[in-house]
Amino acid sequence: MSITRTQVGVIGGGPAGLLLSQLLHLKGISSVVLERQSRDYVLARIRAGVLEQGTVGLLHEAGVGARLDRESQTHEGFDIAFSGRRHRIDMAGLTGGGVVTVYGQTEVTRDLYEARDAMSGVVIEEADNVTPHNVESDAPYLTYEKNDGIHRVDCDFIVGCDGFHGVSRSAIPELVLKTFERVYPIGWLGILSKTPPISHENLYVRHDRGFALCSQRSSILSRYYVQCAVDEDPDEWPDERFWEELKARLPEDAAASIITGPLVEKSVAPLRSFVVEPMRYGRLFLAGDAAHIVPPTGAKGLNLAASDIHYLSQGLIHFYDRGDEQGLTNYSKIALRRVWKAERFSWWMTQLLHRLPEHGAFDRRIQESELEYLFSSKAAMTALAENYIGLPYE
Ligand code: RFL
Ligand code: PHB
Repeated sequence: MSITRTQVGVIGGGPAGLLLSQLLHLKGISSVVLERQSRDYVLARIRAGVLEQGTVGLLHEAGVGARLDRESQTHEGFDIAFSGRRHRIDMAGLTGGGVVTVYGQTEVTRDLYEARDAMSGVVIEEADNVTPHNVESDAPYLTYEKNDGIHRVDCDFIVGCDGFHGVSRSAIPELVLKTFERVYPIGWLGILSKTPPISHENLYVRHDRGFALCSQRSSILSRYYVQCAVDEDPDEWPDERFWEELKARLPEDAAASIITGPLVEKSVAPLRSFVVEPMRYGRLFLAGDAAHIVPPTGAKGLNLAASDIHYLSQGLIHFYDRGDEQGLTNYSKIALRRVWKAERFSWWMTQLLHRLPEHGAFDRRIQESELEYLFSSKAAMTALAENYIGLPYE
């Protein structure tokens, strides 16, 4: 067995794990990232597209802001359509200049991998059977398998950034870990199309046939979603069926202006709200999707992963800088406060805009009436806008 040593052992080379190792490296703290998949696999995943300004700031701090500045777009608002009409949430106007940045998670991850390479950061791909050990002690370690050998990484701390299906959460005893969950019995069928988006800003649609979302990655790449069954087979959605269903849910002007083309990616994502508490056990910390999941309606998942990494990197930096453990002690409490606010917002947007099986005629009327109220009240629109642009970090 080969044995190496590092200060922080990170499980998972998604955005959370890579961002953490990059921020630590810039402060002279060593880390090893263990990723189960190949880099090509990680970079082929199409996921988030909307970044809060806190996330953008953190990416700059990590030294990966240059391409983002050149290629991203800024959105000052978005539309919600219901009863056949579009209504705008003027985020910038309502919040005194708040905006979001549109730049794909795939690009964020690519930039982080390149930055790690440029600094000779250690990211071990295709690491099998990664297992955290002795997390309750002062000498935790990780083991993994690669190239027919077993390897061991001794460290001061282990950080689980291994997403919802990772292993790190299960290192916390069941008696300690509290789980909070709501599973929505629906999914989102998402596609990419190499065509210009229908408008500069995103459009969320509440329709009797189900929710739809018109989003984008650039001026020539569109991302569209339609609500579907959770066990929907994407192969049963040939291009024409997808475009027809999307158009049927859009207001007439949007449906008329949509530019269709071949679908270049097609997948179904389930909708789930999920939180575990605490996010720390001994010398093991959880961050990002390993600790919490939101339904994608509020565009918060990647942004929450980033805010966890903000708090945790600060805690680790203060610990190594001056032996100050307070940031690490308070990590779980402070991160969870922000997590729960985003959970509430994502749940609220989800139940406002989707057709859920449990909804009867009464619930549909309540939905319509809540939307009518939203667009009649500057206070209600402001509450939506300030959550969408992202609540401030503590
Ligand atoms: P990730 O990205 O899942 O990365 C975890 C990494 O860990 C690896 N891994 C392991 N490695 C070693 N050993 C193991 N046993 C391992 N098990 C897993 C995995 O291979 C992977 O590389 O988690 P992270 O870093 O916490 O990042 C979270 C975000 O990816 C996620 O929250 C967002 O994508 C959610 N999300 C959105 N978030 C936003 O902020 N804005 C959006 O607009 C937005 N849209 C979305 C989304 C997620 C979606 N899907 C598909 C779930 C839209 C969609 C459709
Ligand atoms: C996306 O572009 O993938 C996207 C945008 C907004 C959301 C969710 C996903 O709420």
